[in-house]
Amino acid sequence: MTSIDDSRIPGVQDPAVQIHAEAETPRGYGSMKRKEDARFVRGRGRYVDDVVLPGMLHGAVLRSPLAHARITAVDTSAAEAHPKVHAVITGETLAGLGLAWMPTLSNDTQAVLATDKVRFQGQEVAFVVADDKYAARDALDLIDVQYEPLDPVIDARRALEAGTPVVRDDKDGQADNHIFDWESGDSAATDRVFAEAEAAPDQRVVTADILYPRVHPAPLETCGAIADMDPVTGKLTLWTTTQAPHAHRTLYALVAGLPEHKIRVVSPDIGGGFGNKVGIYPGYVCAIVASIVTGKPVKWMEDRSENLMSTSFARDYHMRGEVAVTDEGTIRAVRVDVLADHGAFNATAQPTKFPAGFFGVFTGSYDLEAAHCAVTGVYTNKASGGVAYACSFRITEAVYLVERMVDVVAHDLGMDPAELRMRNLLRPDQFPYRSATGWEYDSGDYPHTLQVALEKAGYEALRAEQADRRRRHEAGERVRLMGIGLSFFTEAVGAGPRRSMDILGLGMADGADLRVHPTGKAVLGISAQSQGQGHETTFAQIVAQELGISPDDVEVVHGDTDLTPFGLGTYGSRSTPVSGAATAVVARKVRERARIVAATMLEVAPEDLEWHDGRWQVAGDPEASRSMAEIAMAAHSNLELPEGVEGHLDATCVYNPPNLTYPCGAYVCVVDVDPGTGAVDVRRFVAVDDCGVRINPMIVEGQIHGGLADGVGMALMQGIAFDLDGNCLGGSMMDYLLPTSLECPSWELGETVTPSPHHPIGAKGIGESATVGSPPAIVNAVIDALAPYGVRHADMPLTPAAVWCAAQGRPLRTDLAIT
Ligand code: MCN
Ligand code: CUN
Repeated sequence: MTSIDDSRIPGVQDPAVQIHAEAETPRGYGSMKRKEDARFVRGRGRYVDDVVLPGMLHGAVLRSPLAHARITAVDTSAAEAHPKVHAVITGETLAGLGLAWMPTLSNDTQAVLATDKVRFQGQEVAFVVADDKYAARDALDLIDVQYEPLDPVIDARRALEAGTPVVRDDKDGQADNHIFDWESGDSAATDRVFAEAEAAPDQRVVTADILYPRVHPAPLETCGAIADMDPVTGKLTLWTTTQAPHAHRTLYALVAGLPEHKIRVVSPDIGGGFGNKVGIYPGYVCAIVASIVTGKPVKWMEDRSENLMSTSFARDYHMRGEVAVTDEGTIRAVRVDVLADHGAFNATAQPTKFPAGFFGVFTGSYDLEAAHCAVTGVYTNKASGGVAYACSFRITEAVYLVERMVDVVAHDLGMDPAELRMRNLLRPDQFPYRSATGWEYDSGDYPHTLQVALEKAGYEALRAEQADRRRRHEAGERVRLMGIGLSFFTEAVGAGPRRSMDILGLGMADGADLRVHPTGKAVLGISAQSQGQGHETTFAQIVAQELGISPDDVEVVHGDTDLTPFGLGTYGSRSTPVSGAATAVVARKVRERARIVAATMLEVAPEDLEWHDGRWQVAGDPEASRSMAEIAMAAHSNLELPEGVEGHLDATCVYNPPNLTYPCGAYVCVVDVDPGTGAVDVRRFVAVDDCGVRINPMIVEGQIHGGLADGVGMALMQGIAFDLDGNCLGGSMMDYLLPTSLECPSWELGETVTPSPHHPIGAKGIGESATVGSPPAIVNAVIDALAPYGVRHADMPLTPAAVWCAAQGRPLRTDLAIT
């Protein structure tokens, strides 16, 4: 039997942390403080790296220094002779177990430990297990790997050229670096509109090449796992940083052949996820194998550089956008061609469905006659991508593309970008709206949302101030240039409807189970996995709202597959749209059961009761009512219930969403750019989001703050470039810069509320909206500032060097470091 270090569990030794410090206990929705912060602000959270098991060993991964090389020999004898080393696992060891390769979310294969070749810098080559992590790291140096260097494929734009080395020569029939071709929309209809626009004297086609650079979500806690295979019971307990505990359990069962009921995946507090913790990494598999081999628990935690260099990156999309537009500014059609750099293993979810399929929302928030998009995926000698950083390979790039294109169109037409957007936005009477690529947007009032943002920003006055600055600049005064950038985005979140997507054959429905104890306190089990989003609070609020009890009386259990119902986890802002819906539905089931119990207590028919102010009340007689606590006690008593009605107040449900939810937002960014140094200052940022009904407005605003900071990072600072040898130039936080409060303005938030018509409480997801919507607003602002220099487009990250070069008419290529 193993046990965890009890003193680290919040509440065990410090009952105070369980007490919620609100003067007045709220009921239901509202900005109550986060329950989980009682432990987080005291430094009492329990992260994966905090888990300590008796007799635990430590693993470390040997990584490839080269981007592309054949492995000719691996000698582990010196490492094995190290007095503190228990085992050294290589690709050959795993091959013997049939585990050298594992499937990815796209049904591609990925090496767990390299056998034939290494395919990116930082790839996993061997795994050492030792008494402590220092000995494990020391022993890595004792492993002798012989490499025969090969030419690496680094420039995605050349990956398909004849004569380019083949990255995936391990795959049968793979003679080049092509992975997939995916398309969406009606190509013939789109070409027709473009041909018309080209021929008509009062129409035109606007084109731009736009890169969304490779970025990394860089969560606070890196990825890791503690595998504990109990040799007596044969049960594997895996403590791990996962956003999707149930999905991981099923995948371990399917891939490693372990019986699923003998696997328990526990994901305690994980220090952020941002999609980085959706995939299964080689280190997890190695820890499991190591625990089986040594018969002891084995912990593996990667360090910061390992996380940045080898785990799911996001983006790396080379996009060509074309817009057919009238000279008056009516956008008729959009055509997009994308080259997607997926690295050495295609690890995004299935490109045909989810999420590359989500690039299909590239039509944005506009009413188009036609649209078509083609995406080609290629292999390169870089780390593989994933479902990361506000979902790469889907909406984030699509929104950036269309919102950048709209500004390019405005530039070419000499039109105000706000006016151009207003002219083309979907009208409220068009909802539910079927887009040119077949997506059904559920609800929204886009012109209103944009109007609210423009008013909040004081758009007219800003333009007047800008004109004044430009005059002074032209008169030779040394002033910073002012830029105003807009974006209007439509998100598509809440994966998702069973017909449209699945991952490795699993549907996308989420379960919820709710137990109300005799005293009226409740425990909710969900499959969503909080990484910092405040689920313990908001999900308790949903139950509280439905049952008329306090959120403090609802305990939310997640992150343990032995204790919670099956579901696909948290990513793609799906927790509120799917698990949140399941929670509302299961609570309503309990409420209906409570109605029968209350009717029996009050000796009336259930139809005579009304749900009023959190109580079941006899219609027209406010004196005759029962609270959930009274009903719960009765439900567990000897009260004689009608024939066929079960006692107690427990229920389960599985929610299979009928559609995604489509939040939207209008953002306005104001920047000051120093044309002499290229330095950009984000002066103001106005964000008006519509995520339907807000359960906890404070948490929603926190989510938006985080996403806006992400946007500042991506637009101005981040971006992982490679040199032509394949050296990753973003492998530490000295090179890969995260935004701090110094780079961020004081955010100015606003809201509009258009409930989702198909969601039980009208809520839409919000977790990624700002990450998706802010980069185009910031880039549009910087490019707008550079208008006096004739700049039409420049790629992120808009570092001082990139801005300065753009102003000189020599835009930088930001994905490659060419020396
Ligand atoms: N919420 C609400 N009312 C709404 C919508 C949401 O009160 N109308 C609340 C929710 O109940 C939840 C939070 O806001 O507490 C976020 O909800 P939701 O939009 O459903 O998103 P998820 O919970 O599914 O979170 C996933 C999303 C993703 S995909 C990434 S990436 C990201 C993000 O959340 N990663 C994060 N925000 C993050 N925030 C933190 N702190 N850490 C991460 O790793
Ligand atoms: Cu896609 S990043 Mo979030 O979905 O976990």
